[in-house]
Parts: sequence; C-alpha cells; structure tokens
Amino acid sequence: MFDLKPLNRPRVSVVTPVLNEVESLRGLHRDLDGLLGDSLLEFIIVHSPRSSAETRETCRTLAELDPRVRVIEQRENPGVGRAFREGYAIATGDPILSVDSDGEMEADAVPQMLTKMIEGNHALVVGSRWAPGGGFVGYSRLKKPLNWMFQQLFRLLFHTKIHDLTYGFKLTRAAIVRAIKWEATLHEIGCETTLKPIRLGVSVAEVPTTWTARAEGRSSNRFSSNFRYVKTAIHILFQGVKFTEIFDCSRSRVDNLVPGPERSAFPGRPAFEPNAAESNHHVEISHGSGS
Ligand SMILES: Nc1nc2c(ncn2[C@@H]2O[C@H](COP(=O)(O)OP(=O)(O)O)[C@@H](O)[C@H]2O)c(=O)[nH]1
Ligand SMILES: [Mg+2]
Repeated sequence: MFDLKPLNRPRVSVVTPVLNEVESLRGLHRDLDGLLGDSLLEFIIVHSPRSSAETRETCRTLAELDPRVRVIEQRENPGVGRAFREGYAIATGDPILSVDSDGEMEADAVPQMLTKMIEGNHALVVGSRWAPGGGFVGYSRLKKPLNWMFQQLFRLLFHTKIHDLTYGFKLTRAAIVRAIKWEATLHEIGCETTLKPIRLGVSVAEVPTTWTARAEGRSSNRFSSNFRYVKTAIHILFQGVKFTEIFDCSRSRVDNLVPGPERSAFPGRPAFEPNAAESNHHVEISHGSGS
C-alpha cells in the first residue's frame, strides 16, 4: 500500500521534548552533532511552559551557538506526547529522529539506525531495549516485568517480531510522520509511534540499544502511564490508524508528502556515511510493505 522513495541523502530532523534538562540536553546536542555531521538538518527542542529558567537559558544558548537548533515552547499542556507532536508539525527534514533529552537514550545507536533505514528502505527503525544486544541500566524493578509482559502480549496481537513496542527512541520517514494522525498526549506516544506504523504494514526494523537511567532531574512518567499504553495499543489494534488531511488516501501513497527544503548550516561538515557505521549486530526484521 505504501511506496517510499529511497532515502539516498538523509537530512535528519531531531525532535526532542524538554521539561527540566540542562547537562543532558547539551550532551544530546553535542553527541548528535558529532555523530551525524552535515546530515543533521535541524535540532528541534520543544520545551514545556513549566521548564525552569535554567533549562530555557540552556535552550537559548544552544540556539545562539548553532543555527540548526530551533526552540519552541509547547502550546498544549502538559505532556511529552503533545510536545513530540508539536515538534513533528514543524520538522522539515527526512527522516525524523524522536529522542528524549534526559540522556537515557543511546545517541551512539543513531548512525546504526540510519544505516539500517537506508539499506532496508524502512519506514521506521526503532531503538530496541529487548532485542538481543539491547538492555536496561537502572530501570525500575517493578516496571521492567510489566514492560516485558506488554511486549509479549502485543507482539502476538500485532503479529510483529519487533521486540520493543513502547520505546520512544526511533527514526521515522517524514512522509509517515505526516501521513499518520497522532493522538497521544502523554508518555504513550512512545507506543503509538511504533504500533501505528506496524498496524499499517509498513516496513519496520529495529536496532538493539541500551536504556540508561538519567543522571539529572526526575521522570514525569507516572505508574498510571502503564494503563495508557495498554489502552493505546488496544485502540490501535481495533480502530486502526487515522490519516491527516494532507495524506492523499485515494492515491495510497505517502511519498506525495514532500519533505521540507534541504539546507545545510555547515556546508563544510562531512555528511553521515551509511557504510561507515558498524552494522553487523543489527537485528533485521521487516514487515512486508503492503497490508
Ligand atoms: N516539552 C515537554 N517535555 C516533557 C514533558 N514531560 C516530559 N518531558 C520530556 O520528555 C522526555 C521523557 O520524559 P520522562 O519523564 O523522562 O519519561 P520516562 O523516560 O518515560 O520516565 C524527557 O526528555 C522530558 O524532559 C512535558 O510535559 N513537556
Ligand atoms: Mg526519561
């Protein structure tokens, strides 16, 4: 059903939500700048109106130092889901990297995710904590078995071999981000952005990655989120996926949603080279395109 033009020249839009992060936000920007080079088109920070003065100041400083940094204040509150959606709405690159700003997601895995996306022409490549080679450092002992049970149940129900269906760390082709209507408001955005593409039958792959508990600040993810994840998954399973108005369903194509203009703030910087990244311990799992 979906045709995606091959991603020959990635121009990555990073979208990262920020509540109260300073050092980890600076670290994420530094790491992705180093890892992606000229392939990093823009670094979109969506901070909360509740963000501290120090956090806002950090966002401002980053934007002053790097013209690729775009800072917006979240309009609809609260919630990381709303923040991601507002970031997606202004992203101009392809693909779009969804990543938290608290240092828990392994930025080093991004080049591998990009390589996998390009080589397999995948619509979505998720970071996977449960794939062989992935893992958790400092995760809640109560949440981990619950998370595992969620994965087992919904892997079966969605007929997918992807091991991690709830993690928010992922690369998604811009056309897919624009075609799908995103509805999550809080942390369940992490499973919505994986389960909807899987439900559509687009090509999805995973790269093993390690989650490491933040060294700064606190999580705003409440225990009640677990129920929201289950509700979201069941809703997607039975109700399917809604599209945005800009998606031309009659043509059943997503590549008619053109990505934004290509631009480079640092023309001299070397671009990301797909084959330069090490790729031998990737777990390749693809769903056939067509559903
Ligand atoms: N803009 C914005 N960011 C948020 C909000 N809540 C959390 N975040 C950010 O979203 C990311 C994930 O949130 P976190 O509470 O760490 O969730 P957890 O990793 O699932 O425990 C972090 O980078 C937070 O700074 C919010 O209401 N608005
Ligand atoms: Mg976190």
